[in-house]
Amino acid sequence: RSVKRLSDYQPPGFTIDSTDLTFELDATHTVVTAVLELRRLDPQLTELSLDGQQLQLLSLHYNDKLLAANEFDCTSQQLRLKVTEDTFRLTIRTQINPLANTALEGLYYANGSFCSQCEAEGFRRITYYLDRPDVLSVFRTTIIADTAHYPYLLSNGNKVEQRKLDNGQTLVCWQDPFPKPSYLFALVAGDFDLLRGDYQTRSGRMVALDFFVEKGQGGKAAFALDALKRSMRWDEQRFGLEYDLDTYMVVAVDFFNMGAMENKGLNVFNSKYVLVSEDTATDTDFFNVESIIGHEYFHNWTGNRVTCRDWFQLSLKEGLTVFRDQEFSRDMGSATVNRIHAVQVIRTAQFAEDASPMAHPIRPQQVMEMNNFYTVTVYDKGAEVIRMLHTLLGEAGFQAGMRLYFERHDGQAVTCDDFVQAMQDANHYDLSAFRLWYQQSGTPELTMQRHYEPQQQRLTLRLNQRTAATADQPDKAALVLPVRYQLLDESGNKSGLFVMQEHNETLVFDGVSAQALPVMLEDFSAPVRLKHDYSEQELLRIAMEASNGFARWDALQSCWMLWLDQAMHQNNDFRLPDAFFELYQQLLKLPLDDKALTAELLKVPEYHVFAENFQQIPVDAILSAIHSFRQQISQRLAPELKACYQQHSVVAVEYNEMNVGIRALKNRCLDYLALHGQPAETLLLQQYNSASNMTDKLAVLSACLHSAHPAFFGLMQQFATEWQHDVLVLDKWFSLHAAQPSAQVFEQITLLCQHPKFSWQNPNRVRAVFHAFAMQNPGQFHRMDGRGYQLLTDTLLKLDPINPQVSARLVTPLLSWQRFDLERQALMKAALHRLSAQPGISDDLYEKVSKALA
Ligand code: HT7
Ligand code: ZN
Repeated sequence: RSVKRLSDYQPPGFTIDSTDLTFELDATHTVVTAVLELRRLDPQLTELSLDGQQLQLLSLHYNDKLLAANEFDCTSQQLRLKVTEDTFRLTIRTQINPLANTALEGLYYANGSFCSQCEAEGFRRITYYLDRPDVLSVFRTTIIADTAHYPYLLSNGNKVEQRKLDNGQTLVCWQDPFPKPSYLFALVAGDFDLLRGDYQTRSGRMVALDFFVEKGQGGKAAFALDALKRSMRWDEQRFGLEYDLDTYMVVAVDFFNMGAMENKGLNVFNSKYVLVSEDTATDTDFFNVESIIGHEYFHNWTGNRVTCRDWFQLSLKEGLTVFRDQEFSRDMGSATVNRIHAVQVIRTAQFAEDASPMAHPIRPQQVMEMNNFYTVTVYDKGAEVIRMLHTLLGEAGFQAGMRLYFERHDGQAVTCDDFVQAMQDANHYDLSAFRLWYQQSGTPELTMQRHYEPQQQRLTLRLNQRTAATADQPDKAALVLPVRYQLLDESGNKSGLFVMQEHNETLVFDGVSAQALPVMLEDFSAPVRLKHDYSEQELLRIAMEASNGFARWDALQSCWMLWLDQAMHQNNDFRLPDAFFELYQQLLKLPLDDKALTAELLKVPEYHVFAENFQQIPVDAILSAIHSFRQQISQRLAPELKACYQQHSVVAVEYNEMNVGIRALKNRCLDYLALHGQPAETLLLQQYNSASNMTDKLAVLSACLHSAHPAFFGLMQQFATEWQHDVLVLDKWFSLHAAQPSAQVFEQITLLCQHPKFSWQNPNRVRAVFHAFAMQNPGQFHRMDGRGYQLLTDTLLKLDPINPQVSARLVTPLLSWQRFDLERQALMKAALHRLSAQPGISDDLYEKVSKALA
């Protein structure tokens, strides 16, 4: 199995100036004719090698000459031939089987439609090609297919021809004027509902917006269409960027490996991130739709107009585009809660990845299977790195950098260094030390120690940074850390930015009182673990007094860690302090204006949040402490919880910032009230039966699940009857079952897999069951008898031959076996050995399993 290294990068020896593709579509025998105009870039080269995968070559022409089999070399991975001219044409006819393509990479056939997914290296499953992002070509695509079955034949760019053929087929031709790499190619053919809209750009051009969704679902795309218009407007206003084609198409499909794909002019989306209505989708679903619609739209400039030179530079487009979508979401809803959620992703999933055998920098240095590097590190830590640049340069400086980046690189395939250089040059700001963020993996630990001198009224903060070795890199250097701070002081709050560059630095405040309290790393201004010396009392003071909502929430997070530690040492005799209950009482009686933030403050952290603070994760202790914390809150604050619930129980159904916040607060109260057992039943049933929206219905089910309330099973049955026709809603039901914290979950999962709507070929269904089981059911997944690990392993062995991308994502929780007690370690390791012993295991799964066992 081969490993590719960034250090081995070579510019392409040939390029493809134009790509003319003809698809004669058939579910099992699609014929693809590719006419490629090639140009030699390196005059020394005498051999051309094109990438291919699972292709059947039908014929090959060099200019007009049909080549005989002995005139080229065709293996399963490559097509090689001797080349004598500087420019020449190749005509390659290949045959593929989209129906057999269950990996959902390349061109596949599912649910009666053809759909493509080419990023990262899927195009080579369509035809032989220079399937690398630094080969940019102008594409013309002709699609021929049966008219009755596939009335819509779509590809990138503008439609330039459409005609009926006399054999019941239609021919459509598309031309994309923007040169693009093969990963941005797309083709979709099928019968859909079409929702149309339009948008006038700030320069006055009209753009047609077309949403293609499953028949009968057109009405559920209206929110996504509006979200697209909001994204287009926002990108013009904030970044000065305008859309460049006359049409923007979005197709929603149920069979899809990830969230969505930004193909030029023709985005393909997982239907889950397009189709929403208040009765079928939760507020979180609405949020995700808006943010992913934004993300894919923003890629048109950060990804498509300027793309990556090679896949090691993936964060160039993904980190930057996540930063842009986070900023967009922030402007659309609660800024503080958005930041809290983004930070939680880093502190749980990303820190966990850093501590795992898959640790890598945001620009990885070596890769076996590229699909394995679409990670929280590349995406979310990548976005934090962009955010730090923004913090260092300020909004105006950052935008000046963006403008220079586009001025220099529009239409090019570039590197992360090119991006940083543009930021540096536009601001005359030396970013050479900052660049280390791109090559160093791991989570820096920032330690703060305070020292107060009463005579001088001087507060000194001693800061130390240290990054522990990771699986991929033993030695670490000091990073540039922008540390935002605020000093809580009777004389008013002082805030500022301290840019730390060395391992040890000090920050001195003069003229401050002994009570002055520094709140460090405000808004999580650098992706580090902060170790501080605050007492419980000081943390509660920040939680009560800080003007910054994020700082309040963050201080409470630290309190929870202190209390977990105390609970673990006191065998759960531990009682939460009175001051904490006073704070909660106050929040329940007088919630903040930002209700969504209030709901966040009122939340006991989840298992993964606690777990990430341990090198050796004490699964059972964490779960029992969470249980005890929740019980204590529900008992001590019962009247306040009830009153707050009642006060916020009537909310208009519409998705907007205010309603979302009120629902979040009300349902947080319900989650605690459900712990009251039988007396809570009326409340739960009442909300379930009167709910006019999915957020409130699902909140009842999850409250029952968290409190092991006996009403759970009856309501789940009712829910299944109501929603059996809607697979996206049914996925929620699958996940709730799989998260059930009792041994019954195993029989339940067997039944779920036999459900008529379950399919091993459909990633959404598989994830609904097994991702929920492995990630939201820690008690059963980590059972001491190993049954949880065994279930996941059996699943991966079955899934890997069907869809390696999905199996490789699902294996993640097994990789961190070293972070558990010895008994669990042995069981998890045995599971990994079982996987690695399986003949024919995919590269995707092999790369991760072998690293975990190394
Ligand atoms: N750029 C895309 C990443 C991607 C992908 C999407 C769908 C299916 C398979 C995929 N492989 C890679 C999505 C994005 O970040 O916008
Ligand atoms: Zn993206």
